[in-house]
Amino acid sequence: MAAAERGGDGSGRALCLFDVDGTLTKPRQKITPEMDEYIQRLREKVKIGVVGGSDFDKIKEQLGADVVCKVDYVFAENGLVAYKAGKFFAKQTIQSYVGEEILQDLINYCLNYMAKIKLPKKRGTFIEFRNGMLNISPIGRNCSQEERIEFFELDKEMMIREKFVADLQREFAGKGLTFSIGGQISFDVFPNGWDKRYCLGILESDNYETIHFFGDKTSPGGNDYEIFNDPRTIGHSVTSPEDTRRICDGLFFH
Ligand code: M1P
Repeated sequence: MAAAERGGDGSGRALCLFDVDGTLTKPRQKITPEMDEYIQRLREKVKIGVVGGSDFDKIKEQLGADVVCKVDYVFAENGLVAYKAGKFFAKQTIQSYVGEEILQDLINYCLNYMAKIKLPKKRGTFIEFRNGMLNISPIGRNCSQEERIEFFELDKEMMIREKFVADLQREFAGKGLTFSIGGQISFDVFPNGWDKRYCLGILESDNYETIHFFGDKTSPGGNDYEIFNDPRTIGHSVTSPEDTRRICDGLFFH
């Protein structure tokens, strides 16, 4: 659709790409009806994409089972699983890229490291094997919301994940792996370059004039840092879904 038809202000050639946790929703929570409705109104002006570190099932839990129809692009696992215009587009797997040898060394090392940590609580699913990444959680992904917050607070004080990541960076130096802390109870491991910038490669052929990126983890070490600083995007650092909305109001509804 022509720019004039879409936004009337040239915004139709623009794409707004949103991180999920902390940007469109509270961490691991469902999008509010107000925010959902806001995104649909924004979609009348610009194309909309979401790019999350989480897998596709978690993104659907948070943004709705019909998310692929509600936005123009869904990039799960940083875009390693991609949906475009309501349809599956492409998928990449970590094992095909890293190889079984390094992958098993990594899994065994992480299990061994976590076996030595004593925490107030431990639950299940310490390693989640996704398509394009591993997600490692010292408390275990099966923890309740209450236990999640308890771990998150403890982690701020004890830097459990930061120390774990620093140790892995030493142990697996030169193996081409990135360790990225994006949420509250875990961190992601994927090949170098498979951070959120991965989805920009998929968008290249769609020739947007402007790609606005909105994320809350834009500082070094955060999982929005690389895409936020990429020359192909205009980066917006946000503090909450309300802040995301405030910035979009200024950009598109003034
Ligand atoms: O989207 C940010 C992160 O969300 C989850 O993190 P956590 O469960 O630790 O809050 C995970 O899905 C993680 O992969 C993702 O990067």
